[in-house]
Amino acid sequence: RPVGIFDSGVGGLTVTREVMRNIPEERIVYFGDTARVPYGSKSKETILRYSRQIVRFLLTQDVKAIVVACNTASAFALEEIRHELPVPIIGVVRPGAKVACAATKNNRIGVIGTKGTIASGLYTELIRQIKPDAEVIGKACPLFVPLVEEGMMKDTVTEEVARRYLAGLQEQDIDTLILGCTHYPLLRSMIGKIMGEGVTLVNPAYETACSLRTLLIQEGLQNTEPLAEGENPHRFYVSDAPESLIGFANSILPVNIE
Ligand code: DGN
Repeated sequence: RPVGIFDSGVGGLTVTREVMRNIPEERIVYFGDTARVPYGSKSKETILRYSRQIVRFLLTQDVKAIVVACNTASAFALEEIRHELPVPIIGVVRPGAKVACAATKNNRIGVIGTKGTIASGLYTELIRQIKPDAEVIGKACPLFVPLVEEGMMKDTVTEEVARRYLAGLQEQDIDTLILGCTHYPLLRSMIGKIMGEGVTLVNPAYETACSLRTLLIQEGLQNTEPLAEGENPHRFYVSDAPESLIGFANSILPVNIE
C-alpha cells in the first residue's frame, strides 16, 4: 500500500523528494490542492475543512499512512484530524522542531514560514515542550512562495526580499533557523548566505522523511520489496491545473512525471 502525501499545492513535492531519496522503496500518492492554494493566508477553520476533504480522498486510495507535507496544514489541522483516522498521520512541524532543538547551542531559534504557520505558534509550542527556556523568534515571509513558484530562486529580486525579511532575525543572535514552509528549502543557499555560517538551517522536509521511515518501521508498515528498475509507481493528483505540478515536479523530483 502507498503512503499518502498532501500539500496546499506543489510545495509538498520538496517533502516528496526527501521521501523518495530516503525511503526509495515506498510508493507515494501525492495530492496538491492547486485549486485552493495558498493556505498560508487562510483561517484555521478553512484549512481544517480542506485537510479533512483531502485525507478522505487519500483514504480512498488505500494509503497506509499520511504525511501532511504543508507546514500551514500541519500547524492548523493535524492534531484535530489525527484522532479521526484509521491510519497514522505525521506533519512537518514536529520533526522540524525536534531537530532545531538538537541543533541549537545558544537556545535561540528562528522560524520562517507563512503568516498562518507563524501566527499558529506551533513551532514555538513544540520547541518549548523540548526546551522550555528556548527563545523562538518567528518571521512570516509570504513573498517567498510566489517567488519560488516563478522559478526565481537565484534572482536578485528574491535576494533583496530575503535580505529585508531576514534582517530582523540577523539581529537576534539566533544560531538555528527552521525553514518552516514547503518552498523555503529551495531558497536554502540564498538564505544560508544571508544568515552566515554561524546559523544552522533546519529543513523539516528531510526530517519528516526520517520520521516517516521510523514510523513505518515501528508500525510494521514498511515496504520490504524494492521497486522494479525503471518503475514509476507513484501517483500524483491535483485539484486544478496539472501542468503547474508537472513542471515543478520534473524540476525537483528524481522521477519523471507525464
Ligand atoms: N505549503 C505551504 C506551507 O508549507 O505552509 C506554503 C504554500 C501556501 O499555501 N502558501
